[in-house]
Amino acid sequence: MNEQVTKRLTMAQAIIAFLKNQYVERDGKEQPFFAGCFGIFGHGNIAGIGQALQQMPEFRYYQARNEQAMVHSAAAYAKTKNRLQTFACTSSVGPGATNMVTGAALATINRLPVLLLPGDIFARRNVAPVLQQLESEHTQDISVNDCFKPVSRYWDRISRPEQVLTSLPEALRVLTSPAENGAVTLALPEDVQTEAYDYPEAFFRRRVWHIPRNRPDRHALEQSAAWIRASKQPLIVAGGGVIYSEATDILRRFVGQTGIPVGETMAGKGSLRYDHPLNIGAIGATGTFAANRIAKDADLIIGIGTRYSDFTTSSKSAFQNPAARFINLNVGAFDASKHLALPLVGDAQVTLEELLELVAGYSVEANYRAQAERLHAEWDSEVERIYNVRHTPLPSQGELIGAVNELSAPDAIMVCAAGSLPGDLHKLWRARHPENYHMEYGYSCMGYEIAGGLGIKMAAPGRDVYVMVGDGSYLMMNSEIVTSIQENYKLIIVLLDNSGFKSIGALSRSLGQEGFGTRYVYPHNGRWPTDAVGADVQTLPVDLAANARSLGAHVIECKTYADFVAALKTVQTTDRTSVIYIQNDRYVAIPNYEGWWDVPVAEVSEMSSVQAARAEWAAMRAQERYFLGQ
Ligand SMILES: Cc1ncc(C[n+]2csc(CCOP(=O)(O)OP(=O)(O)O)c2C)c(N)n1
Ligand SMILES: [Mg+2]
Repeated sequence: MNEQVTKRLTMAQAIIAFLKNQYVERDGKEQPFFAGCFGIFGHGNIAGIGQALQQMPEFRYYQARNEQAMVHSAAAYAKTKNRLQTFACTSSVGPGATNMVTGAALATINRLPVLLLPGDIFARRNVAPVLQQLESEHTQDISVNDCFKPVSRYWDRISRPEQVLTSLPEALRVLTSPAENGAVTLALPEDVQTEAYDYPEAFFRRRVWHIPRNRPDRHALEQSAAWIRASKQPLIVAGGGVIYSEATDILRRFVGQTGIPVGETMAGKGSLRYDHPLNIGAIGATGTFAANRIAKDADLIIGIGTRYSDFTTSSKSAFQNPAARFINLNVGAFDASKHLALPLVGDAQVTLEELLELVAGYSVEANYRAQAERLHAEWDSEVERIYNVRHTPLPSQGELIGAVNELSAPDAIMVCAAGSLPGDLHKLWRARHPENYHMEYGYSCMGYEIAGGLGIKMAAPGRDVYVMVGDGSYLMMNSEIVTSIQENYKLIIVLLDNSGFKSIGALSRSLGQEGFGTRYVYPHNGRWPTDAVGADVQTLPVDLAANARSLGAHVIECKTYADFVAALKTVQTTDRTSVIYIQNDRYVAIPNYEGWWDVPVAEVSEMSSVQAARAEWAAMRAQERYFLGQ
């Protein structure tokens, strides 16, 4: 195409015309990088991006209900697509824009690509302050969109239309980079969006971004093989990178050949099927006794695609072998270098293939393998036990999780993000395929569940999507039920009502704070009731089932486990987003299986319960380690 031929477009039209021609390719498979654009219009984007989307309907516009939610939908979509496809999100200026900041943080923390296009204040400034503008006495070169800087992997403000010629390629470089992934924000002043420029036509030609599978340094690879051969009790920690890289098959071969057991992080659960004899399940604070016992004595930890969050490492207390050392296989040097590891900076799939050749003939000793397999089997019986608790009068969360797991189709996707569910699901969910367990636990953001569920269903319309959501999260963000009905993407929402925060209630009690501020009840004698008040509280007149019905969902209210099982069967044939509502017990908990999470306790207090909790905490705190390499 002739570089000199130009096309006169507004800046907003140029952005959409560019985005719709961006493709990615990995392993020879090509697909458009953007599935379309979510948006909510206001004066900050209607005449710019709004007009451009109207003019180019082939780049599909999706009307969302809440800007934060639409970024969650985009991130969940990208996660389901293993980061090979995502959405753009357009907002107005001001509150519409800042509503996206939480979504941006979530995407960046989880290393998921989303392109955010918030409207911005006038570049020409003469009419300032425009409605919703934050003014500053010391500069005119600032707006609320500067809040996106720390939560974006790339940030730019487009104050002249031709700037997109250099900005959009940078945006795509970051969004398609396996290592630099996250939110990209292009702040678009509302006047500049509508201004025309003669863009070179070549800018809009079809462009394919190759997603590389980088290989690590050969020396590091050989050293890794030597470390593995020297190890007596190695452990693999499988993180989200295994799944994004589509390295689950090679991981299974690697494990089969070497006999190294696998513990899974929140993002990595599903890396290996739950019933693989060397899958010792969830690791860390919300881990299984199987993974946590193996971790405690491991002399070599091979982290694959993990950030080593505090949940994974039990706040750095999980690995107690004084000789423990780490090999970290990661696309990003940052994560690969954690714990002063031997860094294998590369793609999980190709690196595991090369590593497997280098460790040919190596296998862990038979008794170590047998120990891991025994722990796997013992853990499986524990899950079975919890699935079969039949608690009354209100059912327990564990048995409800079991019912969803057993009654959902083998290829279904379950999504969750915050509350007591993630910890229980991490332990109990039997993951049958790599996308089966979609947990947003980088940001653990209440409100992700339903919005994320929508993004997942859009990415995998042929699969059933089960949204597991607590009453607190549901109250915080249920708006995308409406969008799911508008777009005919059916979600199965399992709404577990325990009158407030079961998770933070339990945390509060563990800190000696008696559940203060964690129940949904009226104040008691003018104060916040603690557990000490017991049943002597007035519950709130909230009807979440009616709320869901009012948004257009098909709602099934359950009282018992039997009702719940029946509802799970019924929702398989409903024609639209369906909500299964059930109250469940607030106090029956899934035990802690030798994991720990460092939440500091008040150092001084007038409450003896807090003093006792502080003493317990101090003993655990002493288990935390620095890993200083070998
Ligand atoms: C946006 C946001 N605000 C606050 C928190 C802290 N937090 C974590 S879990 C939780 C309570 C969740 O309540 P609910 O959804 O009912 O789940 P439950 O704990 O009852 O299982 C809170 C407040 C959070 N994770 N996200
Ligand atoms: Mg709750």
